[in-house]
Amino acid sequence: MAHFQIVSKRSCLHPKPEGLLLQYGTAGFRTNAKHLDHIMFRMGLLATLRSKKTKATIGVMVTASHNPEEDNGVKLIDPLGEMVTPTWEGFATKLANAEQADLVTALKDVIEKEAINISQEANVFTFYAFYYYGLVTTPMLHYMVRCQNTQGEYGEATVEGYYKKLSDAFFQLTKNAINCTDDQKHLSVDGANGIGAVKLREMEGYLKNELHITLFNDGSKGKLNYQCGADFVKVQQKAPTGLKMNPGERGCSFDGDADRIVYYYTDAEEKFHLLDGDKISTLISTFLKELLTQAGLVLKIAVVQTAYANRSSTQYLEDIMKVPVRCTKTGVKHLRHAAQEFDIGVFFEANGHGTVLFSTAAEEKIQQLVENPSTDEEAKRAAVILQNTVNVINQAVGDAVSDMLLIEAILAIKGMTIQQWDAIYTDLPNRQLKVKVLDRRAIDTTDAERRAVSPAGLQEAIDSLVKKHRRARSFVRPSGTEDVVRVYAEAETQESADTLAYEVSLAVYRLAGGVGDEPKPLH
Ligand code: G16
Repeated sequence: MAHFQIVSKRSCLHPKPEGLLLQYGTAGFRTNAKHLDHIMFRMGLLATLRSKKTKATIGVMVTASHNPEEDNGVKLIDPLGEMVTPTWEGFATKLANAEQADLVTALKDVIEKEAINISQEANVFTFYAFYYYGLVTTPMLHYMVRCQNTQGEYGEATVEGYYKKLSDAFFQLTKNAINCTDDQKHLSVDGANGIGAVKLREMEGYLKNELHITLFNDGSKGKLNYQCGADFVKVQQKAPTGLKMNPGERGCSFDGDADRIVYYYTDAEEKFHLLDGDKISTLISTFLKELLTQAGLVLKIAVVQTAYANRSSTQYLEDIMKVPVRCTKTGVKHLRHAAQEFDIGVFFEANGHGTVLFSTAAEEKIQQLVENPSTDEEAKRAAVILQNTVNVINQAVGDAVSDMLLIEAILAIKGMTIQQWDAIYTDLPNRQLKVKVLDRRAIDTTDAERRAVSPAGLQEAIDSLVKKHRRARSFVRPSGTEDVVRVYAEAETQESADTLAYEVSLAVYRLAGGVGDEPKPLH
């Protein structure tokens, strides 16, 4: 057929380096930008097929997310703004790795397996295609795809529509604030020298007097995600460079494409305090649970975490808040899936990537309560706050801007300082390290990545190392966005967590084919 010939011809302009094998990982393809030309071309083809299959608009996001400047990446966004399904991730990997001569066969294979009507019209939102949105944050594109496919019910599929929907909901929420002084309305934001900084600057005008933002690392100088951004702050457990804050003041960091956020402050003794995704999900779920009680609504609320969640957070949620907690593999697509089983599913990765999902039934019950004239005053107030909370949240995906507005609103409504929020529970000290190995697929895991099944002997080694430390836990997993194995350890003291992380790194290095220098002790 003519169009296959065209595909074949055009693909020669974007040749695949022979032998290069890439995998559609945790969040799409992610590697050094110079290896991605053929991937971008092929993902354009796949997005078109996905659109024909679903008869809906599909998103294509080009981003390196939290990775450094030399990297780039691409991922597909499904009709409701969620990540593409696992079956299509498999198609993406097959298409990416087909040698030039086999590309058309690989395409035909997808068409046949999915029974795609090739003459069906296709619609793709991307950076430089049919609809030109220019530069947007990843969550903004997810949002717009969802708006488009719900015929505007979710909101207006434009940048302005996004700013307006979120800021309007934020204003409605902050009307309930108690004694909010100008100082409390101030927030320092580290934009990671990424797109989030640009968009936040644009949005500032919409936030008027309700939130006073001082923006750092706005991209005017400095490199993307370099010594700044949510990933740097979370992993290094220190403030980003370039940020000036007084003791006790609130600050937050976005990552490069603004789908993650973490908060922090420095105390009077200059000690740095991090409030990560676990602290965020605790704050949000507690807030929602209280509102449900006030509204007299019986809805099933749960929190979804990953193995990286600090054990203190899980214990607090389960034992004190009595909120059910689920654990899934890393990657918001997995958390989202688990969150969908509840009326309200709060899902956050410890790295600050997450959001809240409300079932249609939950949204309807809230709406009915707001509209019912016999609802008493307290219940009505709670229901209206719940409704505005739904509106400020980007349910399509984790969104730093939307999460920030929700957190700011909650703190204002509760009249809570960041120190009070931090004091809800105390994190167990933890450490994350990376180990370079010949082939990270040597590591295979089970039980939501909490146990390693290969290479042989690794889990036994981890188990006996963990036993040497009090209140300790450790796990390893191959990264889905970098060519490394990640190591996580937590224990009663920082020294213990650091030692355990080092010892486990050494076990990985020795048993899973480490390359380069052996890991060294941290102290
Ligand atoms: C992506 C995913 C996140 C996930 C992270 C893990 O983050 O979207 O859900 O936590 O990858 O990365 P790794 O597998 O390397 O540990 P992002 O922000 O880069 O899109």
